[in-house]
Amino acid sequence: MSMSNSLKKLSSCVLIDLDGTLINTDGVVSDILRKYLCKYGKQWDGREALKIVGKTPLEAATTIVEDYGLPCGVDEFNSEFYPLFSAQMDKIKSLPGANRLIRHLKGHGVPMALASNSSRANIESKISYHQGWKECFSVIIGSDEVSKGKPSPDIFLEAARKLNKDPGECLVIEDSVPGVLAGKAAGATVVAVPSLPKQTHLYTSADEVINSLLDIKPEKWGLPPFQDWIENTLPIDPWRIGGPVIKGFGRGSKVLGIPTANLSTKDYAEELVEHPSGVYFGWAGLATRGVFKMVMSIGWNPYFNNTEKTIEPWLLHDFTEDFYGEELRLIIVGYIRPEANFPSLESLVAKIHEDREVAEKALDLPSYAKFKDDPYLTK
Ligand code: ADP
Ligand code: RBF
Ligand code: MG
Repeated sequence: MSMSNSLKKLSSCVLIDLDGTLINTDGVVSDILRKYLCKYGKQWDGREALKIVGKTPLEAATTIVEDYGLPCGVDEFNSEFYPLFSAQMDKIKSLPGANRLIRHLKGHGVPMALASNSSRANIESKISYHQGWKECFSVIIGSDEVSKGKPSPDIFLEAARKLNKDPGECLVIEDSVPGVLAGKAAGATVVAVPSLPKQTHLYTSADEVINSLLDIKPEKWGLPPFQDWIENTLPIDPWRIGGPVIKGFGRGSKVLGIPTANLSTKDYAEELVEHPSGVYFGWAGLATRGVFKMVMSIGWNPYFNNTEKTIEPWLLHDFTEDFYGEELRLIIVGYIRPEANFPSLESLVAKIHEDREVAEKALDLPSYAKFKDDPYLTK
């Protein structure tokens, strides 16, 4: 057994963060701040998202008031912000894989605590919009129930105590740096799921950094494995996007034998934000040509380190000509793996061919094949 393996502690329970880990609070907060700051002639540029992620409500408010030089006190800001936020709470969506994770753990009787820097009352309101969630957690702890919020370990220590567990037996799942620090300070094992892109380097103290909850492997930490993967693919709620094919990065992907038909990112900005980067597959329709199997990446293509998140769909068919300008419709039905970096172009290309084989085979399974006839693809 390797050193790291023999040192790895197995977990018997899970302490999980809420905002940015299970639900996309950030989306709603950004929308509110964008409008709210206009009132003071300021423009929300999203950069503060980095600074407020994982903070207590008071710290986050202080940061915003100071950074934007608002002519109001923190209390006044809060008294204006919270009613706006409460009115939008029902619009906060669960993050991909969140529902699946907590239902899986609950189904296997794994004790779970919700441990958040938010206030207890706010935690309760937020989860009330997600059916069945409250029942999944035997313990809920907010930062107003301990003396110090994260990065202090108090919240996790209190959650472990209430679960009757040693902190060393707990697996903490966290999106923020303060949360990861809190989990480690408590003596727990910590899996980080950064909610903001390209931040992996800040999470060095975590035991593992994953890209999204779709990538969590509970068995790595002594917890029951997921059983929903089929033939190296994970079924997802199908989503649909379409539009005319435009010019992509012009990197000559075709020369590599991997042409990817790009859509204008403006037309599906919301879907791009909602779906974690990674390699997915599904069906592609071109009105005059037919329906084809398709494998694609979503993200920043780490090998090329793009600045824009894009979707790169490769239609698994040999076309005799380009089809720029034609309407392309996609139904994405399953997930394969997170995006990765590679030491060489050859190894990237080899991996993409592996993805193609996985997708081609999986799409013959009835549960994925049935979408081939979806009218969206060709209407
Ligand atoms: P770009 O940078 O413009 O996306 P690519 O080298 O990725 O250029 O080529 C993509 C183009 O190739 C598509 O827009 C489409 O017109 C054409 N094409 C030909 N065969 C395929 C295929 N099997 N899958 C995707 N696009 C294809
Ligand atoms: N780019 C990456 O940097 N990392 C990846 O893991 C990756 N996976 C991909 C998987 C598939 C199925 C496809 C179609 C593309 C992938 N790409 C990835 C994007 C790739 O870099 C881009 O399409 C290039 O232009 C291909 O030559
Ligand atoms: Mg392309």
